[in-house]
Amino acid sequence: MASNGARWTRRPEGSNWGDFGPDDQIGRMNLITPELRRAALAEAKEGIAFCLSMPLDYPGGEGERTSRRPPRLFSTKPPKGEGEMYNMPMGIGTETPRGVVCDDGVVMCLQYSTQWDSLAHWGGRFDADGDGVEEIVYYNGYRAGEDVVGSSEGVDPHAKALGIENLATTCAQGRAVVVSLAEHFGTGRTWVNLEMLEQAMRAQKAELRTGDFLLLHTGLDDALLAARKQPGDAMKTVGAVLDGRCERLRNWIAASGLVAICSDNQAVEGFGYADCEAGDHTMLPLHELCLFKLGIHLGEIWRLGELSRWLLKAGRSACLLTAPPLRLPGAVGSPATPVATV
Ligand code: UVW
Repeated sequence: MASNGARWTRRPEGSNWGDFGPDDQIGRMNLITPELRRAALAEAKEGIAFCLSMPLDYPGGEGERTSRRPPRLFSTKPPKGEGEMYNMPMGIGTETPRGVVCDDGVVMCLQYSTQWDSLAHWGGRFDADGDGVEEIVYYNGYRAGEDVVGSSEGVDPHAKALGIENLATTCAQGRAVVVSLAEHFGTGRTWVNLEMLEQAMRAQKAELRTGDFLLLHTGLDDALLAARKQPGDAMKTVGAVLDGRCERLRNWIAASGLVAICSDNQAVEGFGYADCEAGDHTMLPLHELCLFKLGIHLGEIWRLGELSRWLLKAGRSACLLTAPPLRLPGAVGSPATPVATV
């Protein structure tokens, strides 16, 4: 622990570690003040609400790139006795009670479908204590093995710090700006650099302010819904992705006051660069910039099509967003059921 109370003596170049306090675990969400939230409420002009979650059993399949599995429901067992708590008569003092109960649980990967990435989802190797040896650290200098622990520490893997419950306690509510990359670039796989993003934003008069969530619609959500849980290679071929290799884009994100970037695509940014040489580079530059350096949350596989089309038709780009994740202590990601109100 450094003399200023921080858990690091060196912070990564371009990071904001410590700016929100030595123990901060919510990053840029700190920027959302009551005043900004009131301004966000003013974007709810018509009272029309949109559900921004995919059905959580989408995209469907188990995917080539990922070991994430779709949800599987099961019924709980009665406290005493046999059978399952499903269509199960329940009552007191009679053999044939009037009441019938169903009760269930779920096994699912938290990042299978519409999701938030917590700040513990992506870290980096960095010499944060200046001893000349790199260690694995996360946003604000939280450490692997101490704050983000796994089976090598003899426990079930969990984030003691930076877990998704921290985002839940902020309520994840504010003004959101929606940019339709699908409208501007079509729904093929397009790598979007800063100039292209700004072009689309100008065309749609999207004005991003400090404290805003940025929502990018690419059309992958519509394709996945149409594919009815047989996504094929849609995750790799459909919809625009931000190009994290664009330094100007990274600088723009850092300088903007945005608090989160969310998209209907798989990772907000593209991955699997064909032109990348082997060596010491990060596979996901925007994950590194946003989650690791700046405490900007990422939302993925959101359902943005209906909202985006409504806003385009109305000549608007902003809405009120309320998007808390599960308040599930220690999880590094979470399903979400975000609601946009226009
Ligand atoms: C990875 O797959 C590493 O991340 P994400 O789910 O954020 O795309």
